[in-house]
Amino acid sequence: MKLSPLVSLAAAVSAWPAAQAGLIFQLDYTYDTSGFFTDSRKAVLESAASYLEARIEDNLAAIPVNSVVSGATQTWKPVFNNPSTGSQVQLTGVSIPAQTMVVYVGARNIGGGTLAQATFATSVTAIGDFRGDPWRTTVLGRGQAGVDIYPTVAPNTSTDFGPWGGSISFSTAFDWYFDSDVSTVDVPGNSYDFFSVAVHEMGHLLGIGTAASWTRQVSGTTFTGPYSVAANGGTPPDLQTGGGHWDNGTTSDLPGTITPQETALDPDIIKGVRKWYTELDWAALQDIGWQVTPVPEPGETLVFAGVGLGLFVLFRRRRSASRAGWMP
Ligand SMILES: [Ca+2]
Ligand SMILES: [Ca+2]
Ligand SMILES: [Zn+2]
Repeated sequence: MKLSPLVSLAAAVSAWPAAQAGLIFQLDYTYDTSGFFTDSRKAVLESAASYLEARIEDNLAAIPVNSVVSGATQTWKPVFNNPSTGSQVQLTGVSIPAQTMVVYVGARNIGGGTLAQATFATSVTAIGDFRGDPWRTTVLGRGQAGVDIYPTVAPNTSTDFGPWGGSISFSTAFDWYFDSDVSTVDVPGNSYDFFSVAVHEMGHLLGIGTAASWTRQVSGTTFTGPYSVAANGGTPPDLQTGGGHWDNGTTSDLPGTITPQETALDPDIIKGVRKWYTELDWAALQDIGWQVTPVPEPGETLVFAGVGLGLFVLFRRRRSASRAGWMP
């Protein structure tokens, strides 16, 4: 029996395996001081995390609380905006488990036309200005060999990305649809699809529009990453001014199909719409340095379904610009 592309996609979606190896998003509600995340809303966010985890195989190294290097204690701090207030937070004494990205989530009225906002940065003590320092490589690159730990010092040679995580703030100013079963698309016409916005913001935490390995491949207003160029039919895809998103309205096929959809990482979304990651969105993650598993061919789908740097402190800050779009 020939399955339509949409049915194939639904089959693949319903068969997301639990993450065994690879990436794990650890969703942290410590800063959800307004209580935005009820259990049912948390479940939708978990679905968004699982959707991305299912195809990302990298094994990120653990980040220890601190280390003694050459007799001196070296520390690092995750830096992010408190998702419930927008104020900057710098944490001390934090360790991150292997495989894991920690994502602090919450909600506030962000204002303007912004649906949600992702922020992350890392502050580390410096122990001399040399590349290849193992401690700094672990903290800033998480064992990903292609991470340039001095990306702001030319040349930026980053071909990979190893973040600790970040924060995502969702705006309380909009009507959200919290889909209790994201394998079926039924977003009401008067609401924004929370799942779609969550996977968009997680894409920024994964480096789309933010990682040094992304910006290395930005040329003017196009993106030259080879996977993305191939997914775009051999032409470098256009970017929104500033380079943080695909150009507004950029489309690409849904994985394993010839069904186009507006990309998940274009700057905006309208009410009543579900946005999955398209081939171009997944390709961007590959160009950043993530190991993305292939989508099963339709025949296989059935089987599948059957079963920053200073003298003492590095401060890298990546923050999506707050433009007129819905999802900075
Ligand atoms: Ca549904
Ligand atoms: Ca990698
Ligand atoms: Zn965005």
